[in-house]
Amino acid sequence: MSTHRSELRVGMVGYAFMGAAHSQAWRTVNRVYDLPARARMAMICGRDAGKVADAADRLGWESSTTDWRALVGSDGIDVVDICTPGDSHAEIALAALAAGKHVICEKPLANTVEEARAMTAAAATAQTAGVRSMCGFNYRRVPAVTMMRQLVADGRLGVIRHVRAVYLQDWIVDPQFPLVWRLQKDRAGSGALGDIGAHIIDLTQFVTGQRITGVSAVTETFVKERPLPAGSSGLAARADGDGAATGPVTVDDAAVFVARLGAGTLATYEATRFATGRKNALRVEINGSLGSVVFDLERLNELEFHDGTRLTAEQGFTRILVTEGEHPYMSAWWPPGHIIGYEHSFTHQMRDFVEAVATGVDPTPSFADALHVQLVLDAVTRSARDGSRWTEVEPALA
Ligand code: SOE
Repeated sequence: MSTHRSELRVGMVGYAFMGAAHSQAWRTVNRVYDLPARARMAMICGRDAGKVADAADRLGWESSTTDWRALVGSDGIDVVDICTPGDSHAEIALAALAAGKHVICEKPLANTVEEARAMTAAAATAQTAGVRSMCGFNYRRVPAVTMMRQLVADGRLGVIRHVRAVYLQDWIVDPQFPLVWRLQKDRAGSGALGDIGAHIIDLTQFVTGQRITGVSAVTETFVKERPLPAGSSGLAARADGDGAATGPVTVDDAAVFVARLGAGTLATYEATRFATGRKNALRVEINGSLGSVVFDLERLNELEFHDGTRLTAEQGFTRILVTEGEHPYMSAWWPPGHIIGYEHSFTHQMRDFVEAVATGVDPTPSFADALHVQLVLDAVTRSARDGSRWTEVEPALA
């Protein structure tokens, strides 16, 4: 067990978009934060030997392998970081936990509730031996989002009545955009729902401290057949041109649902990849009996806050700049007033993970938290299938 080592040797599986984001965070975290253990970028794994060696070089890893089982079983690895598509999360995480490695796994935790349950059970067993696990819902660690949670916890919003959450993208509006892995159910589990809907489910539950109990949903697949990709299967993929072979899109392009949170909060959620002109627009508004707060990822250094206890003549939304040393995570970065961006949320995630592992504490969101998100995704899918029927979220303990 590595808990008392001053070094945590990380092995990461996957090196595409999320792998690059995580690498950047692992590279940066020791330099910015003073932590009880030092993260060391020991090994990276990918399927293609040449490409993974290249990625190791470019992203700053000491060694590379094409065999994730060798990485997971290596005595030189303490932490396994899973940045692969969802269809391999469960297998890698279960093997890593069984080998006594701490695990950080990208969101959504798994492709199915069954897998998420198995991973959560394995994490609970491993936890008794001091092995830690966490799911990578990085937006929790945007300072403005963490501050939003503090405002709610401090009672500044009073009783929460409404949550309004959207996550809007447009990268597959073109029907010629190819059938990448994110559009295949067997690889990704679901579409916009699990990829970006999972973020707003986690974020709103994190901020309010409440859990979604039931949903009524609609989902749609607007473009049902797409050309097969030529080469890269990432967000910047291209098709082979006219006459390329096609295949069926097996996930949702968009999901919209209403939900109940906790005892009495009403919520609406929209996750779509067809919001033309919206590139990566995550926006959450929360209304309480004493005030409201708004977060917009496109302006992530800010929060809009309405304090309903102020004099009537002075009411309205105030823009708070979340750039000061007093704000969560910020004092380690730049002098006051200097803004940060998307990638910092991953550095904050690694900061919290390393600190938790090194001090023997369970990091959050835990696999159990991520299982709950998976259960919400499942309830949304079932509700949409059954003509938007009101569907309770299953309890985590089945
Ligand atoms: C693609 O929709 C994607 O990269 C998601 O997979 C990420 O989780 C999100 O942060 C940005 O968009």
